[in-house]
Formats: sequence, C-alpha cells, structure tokens
Amino acid sequence: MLSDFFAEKNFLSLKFPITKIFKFQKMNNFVKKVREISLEKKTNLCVAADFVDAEKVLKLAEAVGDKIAIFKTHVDILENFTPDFPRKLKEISSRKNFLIFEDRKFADIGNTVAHQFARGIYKIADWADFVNAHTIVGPGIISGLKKENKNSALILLAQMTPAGNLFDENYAEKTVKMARENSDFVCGFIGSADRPEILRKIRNAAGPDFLILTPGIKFDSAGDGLGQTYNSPQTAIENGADILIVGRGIYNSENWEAAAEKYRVAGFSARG
Ligand code: BMP
Repeated sequence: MLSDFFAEKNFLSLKFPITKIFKFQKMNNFVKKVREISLEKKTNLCVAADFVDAEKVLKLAEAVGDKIAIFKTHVDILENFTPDFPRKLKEISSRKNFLIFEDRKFADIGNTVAHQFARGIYKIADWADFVNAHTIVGPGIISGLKKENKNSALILLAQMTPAGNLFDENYAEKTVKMARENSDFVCGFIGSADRPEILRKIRNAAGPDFLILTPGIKFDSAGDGLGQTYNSPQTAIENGADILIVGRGIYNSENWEAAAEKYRVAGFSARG
C-alpha cells in the first residue's frame, strides 16, 4: 500500500554522515559521482546561475567551480546562447570537477518532452548531467525523456519552494513511488525545507540511494516579494536534504567565490 510505503521508517538518520554513505551499493552512477565529488571537494553545494548573459554564467562557473558539486543552469533565459555555451561550460566542469544540472522542469507529454530534451536550439541531452521533470503528468514523461537520454540522470520535483504551491504529501509520496519504479534513470528529487515534515518523509521513503536537492537556501531568510521562501543550510540538511541549491545568496554578492565558500562550509559541516 502506498501509505505503508511512505510511512516514517526511521531506518536511517535523516542526516546520514557522508563518509558512511558508500556502504549503500544500489545507488545510480550519477548519485555515486555526486557523493564522490562531495567527499573529495568537501562540498554539497549547487550554485544556481540565473544570469541572462552566457558570459556571466561562465564567469560564475569559473569563480565558484572549486566550491561546488553541481552547477545549475536555466539555459532558456540566456539572451546570447550559442552552442559554444554548453561546450565551454563542459570544459570548466571537467577541469573543476562538478556536474551540470539544466533546470528545465519538463512538464508535457512524453513525445513533446523527448523533443524538448534532445532537439531545438539547446540540445540539452547532449550536455546536461542532470535534468528535472514534473510528475503531475504521470510516468509517460519519464519514458519520453528516457527515450532520448544519452548520458543524463533525471530529478523529479517532489516539492517546490514558492509560498502557496499545490505540492502536498500525497503528491510527494506518488513521486517517490515513480522514482523507485524508474531508478535506472531517476536519481533524486527536488525537496523543500519550507515543508520540513514532507521533506523528512521523502528522505525516509527514498533512503540514501536518491539525492535530495533543496533550493530556497539563504542565510538571510527574507523572501523576494515573488513568493520564494528561504531556509538555512542547517534546517534543510537536518530535514533530509543532501545538496543545497543557492542562487542569489551567492551571485548577488560582491565576491562570488567568498560567498560560495561560506555556503560550502555551512552546508558541508551541517552534514556531519
Ligand atoms: P535563489 O536562491 O536565487 O532563490 O534561486 C533558486 C533557484 O532554484 C532558481 O534557479 C529556481 O529556479 C530554482 N528552484 C527554486 O527556487 N524552487 C523550487 O522549488 C525549484 C527550483 O528549481
């Protein structure tokens, strides 16, 4: 039964120490890679690069590259995208050892998302290590993306951060079930520390073999006037997150590298 599946199992600490994680052998190769990078670089930070200028995104990647495990893009907001952009970003990512997450949030029928993933201007399937999708449309979205997959892993949105969103426990539960049924391709979830009781349940149900990436992270918890909610690195980690996504907290600061270092230390030390 679904409700049994999602019941609090407490079979592991929500905040499992990263150094002990490798005893869990079932994990997808992408999860393993993220865990390896985290250990080696002592970071569970993902920087969200929400600039509209491709050159600025690449500069940010150079500046914070040593501090992060994952670099998150919104390629469709770039005003000067050329195929050179993913090629240059790939070069930085292999030199600085981080993975690239294109936050495309696919949300259509399988046939359409297959085109959106592989074709058009961006050809996301050629370069993204991670992409994400909404599950509201059912598991056909996973099949559509899988059909065009070359070398990416999929993250499902189990929760979101904006105030007043319609995600609830039932939705999260069904999303975890879909992930488990497609664990050859799905490697994790977006979870929000703003509903920590649901985030904890996602972690308990998913176990340590799935990543939970949590946006809405900032030392200063004031919102942005557009619904975004913020929580601290500590709160997110204590409730089951393992990768913290930080955008404006880093790229709006004077010194990107110094700000990333502060979030890296806070996030990684909270992991224990
Ligand atoms: P910021 O830290 O500046 O608020 O940016 C958060 C980033 O995470 C944005 O790129 C946004 O698209 C993304 N995000 C989010 O904020 N909440 C979600 O629920 C899912 C997201 O992908």
